[in-house]
Amino acid sequence: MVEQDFILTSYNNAIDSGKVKWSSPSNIALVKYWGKREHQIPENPSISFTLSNCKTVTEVTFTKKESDSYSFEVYFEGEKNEVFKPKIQTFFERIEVYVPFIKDYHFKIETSNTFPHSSGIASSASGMSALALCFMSVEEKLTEIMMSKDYFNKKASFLARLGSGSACRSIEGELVVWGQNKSTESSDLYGIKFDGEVHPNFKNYQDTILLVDKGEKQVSSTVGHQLMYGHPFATQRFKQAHENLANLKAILASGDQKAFINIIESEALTLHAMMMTSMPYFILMKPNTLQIINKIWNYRNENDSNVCFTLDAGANVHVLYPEIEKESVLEFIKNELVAYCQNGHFITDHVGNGAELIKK
Ligand code: 2P0
Repeated sequence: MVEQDFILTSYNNAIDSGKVKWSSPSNIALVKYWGKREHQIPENPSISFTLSNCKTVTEVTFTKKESDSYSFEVYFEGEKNEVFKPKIQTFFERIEVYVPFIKDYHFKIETSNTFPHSSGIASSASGMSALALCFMSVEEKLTEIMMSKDYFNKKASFLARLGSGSACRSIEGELVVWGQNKSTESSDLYGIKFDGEVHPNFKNYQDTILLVDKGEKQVSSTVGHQLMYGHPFATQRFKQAHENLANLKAILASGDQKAFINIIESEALTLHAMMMTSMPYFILMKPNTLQIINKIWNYRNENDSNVCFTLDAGANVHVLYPEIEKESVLEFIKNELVAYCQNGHFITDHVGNGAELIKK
């Protein structure tokens, strides 16, 4: 599908008001998106596990108004919120051409997260995807033609991408690919459910998120992606992401867990290496991030385990492990890793199936 396919040309705005509600999960990238072009087009393909427990629940109430400008209010966890408004304003500006009805209505956006506020967990993926899905449900109400589920999901992902790149990977599960590449069915415009075979070893994969640093992110994602412009290693990095995705596709089919670990951990460290070798440069890991990584490596060697780690653009550690090791790894986390978490906080999660409609 091309961009023009997502432009809504006719709709019935005779409807005065309505309410829609979605929950949408966060996701954790295995091959990382880091670097983008104009209009939220990624410089390289990425693939992620969709999560299950870490999600945003968003209700949108829309009421007819004069069609002149945008009008919306935001409530976060029950309280009026001004902090999110500029990002949502930008989102409205980017999506207006595809959902022109956003000028015809006032929107009351009520949103909350299932994970703790200020946990340092990326909430833009779950937040922007939940909002995009709500707008798709509004579009569905205002159009008389039945929309296919495929079109609904693709356009929701397309809109979510315009809010935040990684958000386009949160609509479906269990694995989603975003960004054109030769090894999988894919698009730069939206995320697509991974079309390859997935060995039982990688089913219901577990992700325990260790909250090492719950503070504000030192580098916003916007600044982070910009660091890849003119980065001395950018070309090689983008090429590597294509290779890692192709190799990961084969590994997901074969069930080779050691090969999986090598790619996942290398991707996490490469992401951080990009930030350490950019100008300006940043170290986003904290001493406890490294302590945890070393503990994971020791535990893996001593117990012939398949536990591994990945990182987002911050200090928190995602501990990834197969379902079969759930009890033993959780025991290890509680005994040896919790000490490195801020206030002992961590979140247990696992791979999920994507967003859920709560109210149509
Ligand atoms: C990812 N991250 O693939 C990478 C890896 C963080 C580390 O995408 O500017 O919030 O909104 O498109 O999606 C975080 O950046 O950036 C991110 P924008 P986004 O998940």
